Amino acid sequence: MPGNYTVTVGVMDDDGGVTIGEPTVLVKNTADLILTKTVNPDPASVGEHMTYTMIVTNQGPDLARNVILMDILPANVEIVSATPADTSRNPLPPEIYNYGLTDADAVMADGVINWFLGDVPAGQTYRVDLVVKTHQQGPIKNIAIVMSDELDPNIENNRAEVVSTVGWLPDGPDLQAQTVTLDTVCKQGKNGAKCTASMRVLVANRGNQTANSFVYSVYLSNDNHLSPDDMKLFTKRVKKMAPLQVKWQQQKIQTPPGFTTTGKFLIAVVDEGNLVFEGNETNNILVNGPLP
Ligand SMILES: [Ca+2]
Ligand SMILES: [Ca+2]
Ligand SMILES: [Ca+2]
Ligand SMILES: [Ca+2]
Repeated sequence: MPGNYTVTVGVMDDDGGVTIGEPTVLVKNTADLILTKTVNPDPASVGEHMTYTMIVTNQGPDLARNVILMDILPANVEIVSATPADTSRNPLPPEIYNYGLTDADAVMADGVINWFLGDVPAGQTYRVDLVVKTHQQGPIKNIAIVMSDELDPNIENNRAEVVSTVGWLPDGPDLQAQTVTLDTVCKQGKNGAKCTASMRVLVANRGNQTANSFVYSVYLSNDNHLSPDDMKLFTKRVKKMAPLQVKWQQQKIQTPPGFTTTGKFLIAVVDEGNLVFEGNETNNILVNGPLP
C-alpha cells in the first residue's frame, strides 16, 4: 500500500553493540501513463473546426490515482466542445460539451485546460476529443501532459505535442473525401452466407466557394492505385455543398458470393468526371487500406 512507513533498522557492530535507526520511507505505487495526441484535419483552414484527440493509457502495473490531463492550447483558438469518448467513467457534464468549461472536471485558465480524470486502473484507456475553431494562420502547436499521484518510470511518454498547419481556404470550391470505411456483415441462409457491405464516406467542401452538384464513387482495388481493373462498388450524386460543409454518405450493397476485402484497398473518388472546377483538383482521391 502506498503511504508513509516507519522502518526499524538494527545495525550490529563488531563488539556486539546495536544501533537502532527509524527512518521514514515513503512507499509509492508505480504507474506508467502514456499520452498520445493527434489532430484532424491537418492542414486546416482559418475558421475551420479542428479536433484534437488525446488518449491516456495506464500501462500499470498499479492504479494511477488522481490523473490530470493538462492541455496547453495554442493562441487564437476558440473551444467548440470537449467530449470524452468514454462517458461511462467520470463523464464531463453537458455544459462542457457546449463550451461552458466551468465544472471542476475540466477547468480552463489562461489557455490551459485541466481534465481531472480521477483514478485510472492499469490497462485502462481514456480518450478526450477537443474541438476548436482556429482564428490564425500559420503552424500552431498544442502540447498536452498527463500526470498522477504515482511514480512514473518513464516520464518521456507523458507529454505529447502536435504542430499543424492552418492556412486560408483555397479559392473556389475544394471537394475532398476525408474518410472512407467499409464493414461487411454476413448471415447464414439456406443457400450459404449472404453478405452486406456498408460503406461510409465523409465528403467535404474545404474551399471558399459553393460546389455545385457532383458525383463520387468508391472502388475496391488490389493495390493502392486507381486503375481500370478496379471494381466499382457504387456511384452517387451529391447536391451542392457550401464552403466548409461536410456530409456523411452511407451506402449498402449486397456482395457477390466469395466477395472478400481482406488485404484490398478502398478508393473514394470525389467529383469523378470533373464537373466542378476546384481550387485544388489534386486531393480528390482517398485510399484506405489494406483492409483487415
Ligand atoms: Ca509514462
Ligand atoms: Ca479537391
Ligand atoms: Ca488498382
Ligand atoms: Ca473537380
